[in-house]
Amino acid sequence: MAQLQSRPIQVYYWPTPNGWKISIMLEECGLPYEVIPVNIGRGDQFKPDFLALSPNNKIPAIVDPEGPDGAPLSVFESGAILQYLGRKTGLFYPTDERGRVEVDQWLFWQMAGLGPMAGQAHHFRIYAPEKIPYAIERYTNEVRRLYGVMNTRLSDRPFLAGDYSIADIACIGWAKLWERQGQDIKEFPHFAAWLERMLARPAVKRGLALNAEDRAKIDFATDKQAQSVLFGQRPAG
Ligand SMILES: N[C@@H](CCC(=O)N[C@@H](CS)C(=O)NCC(=O)O)C(=O)O
Repeated sequence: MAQLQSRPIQVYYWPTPNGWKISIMLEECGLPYEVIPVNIGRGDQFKPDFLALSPNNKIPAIVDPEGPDGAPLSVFESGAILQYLGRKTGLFYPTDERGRVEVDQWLFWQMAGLGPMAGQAHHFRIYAPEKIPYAIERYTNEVRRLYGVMNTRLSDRPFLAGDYSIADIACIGWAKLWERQGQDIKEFPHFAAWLERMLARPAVKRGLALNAEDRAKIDFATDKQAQSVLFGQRPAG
């Protein structure tokens, strides 16, 4: 990949399931990159320089100094970043239309389904100051349904869509947190086998380990400032 990219891709990152999608993809592709930590528990996501790249005040975002025609390009939204890196490298994203549509379906399934539902399950099960049984049940059940869909899909194939792809990469970081989502992995044997295979990949290990010490620094379940920033959606004050 060195000849494809000489200057590092800048990754605006915090070690979370959406951030891991990009660290895993960059590691899998062997692309050079440099990390710009965006501490979402301390309000870095509301700083004007970051908002100029990521107007939705969320990580991840990237700046590729060697974008199309050699000019810099910035991208926000993890799914769009995965597709961009897949197109740029020709890796983990098929070039034929049928293969690409197959991957896109499962990528969008993750982006619009598994990610948001698992995120709400984390929120209401772990972070919400008030335990609301209806919300806990609603999102726990929805994640259970989604892992059921994934389990069925993986019952007769090793990956979600054709070969190992950005669709699998998008799901790994969320799937590995199944316990926090109130799930029993024994209910989903094909999903469990897939997860084990994914977590055994050296690039996945490296991607998940990127800046892991930052994750340990802030516990969103107990850190009042982080809760005010993240759940109040306001800069640190
Ligand atoms: N749809 C977005 C979601 C990104 C997202 O939710 N990022 C979280 C961390 S996992 C974040 O930056 N939160 C900061 C905030 O909400 O202020 C994507 O996939 O890129």
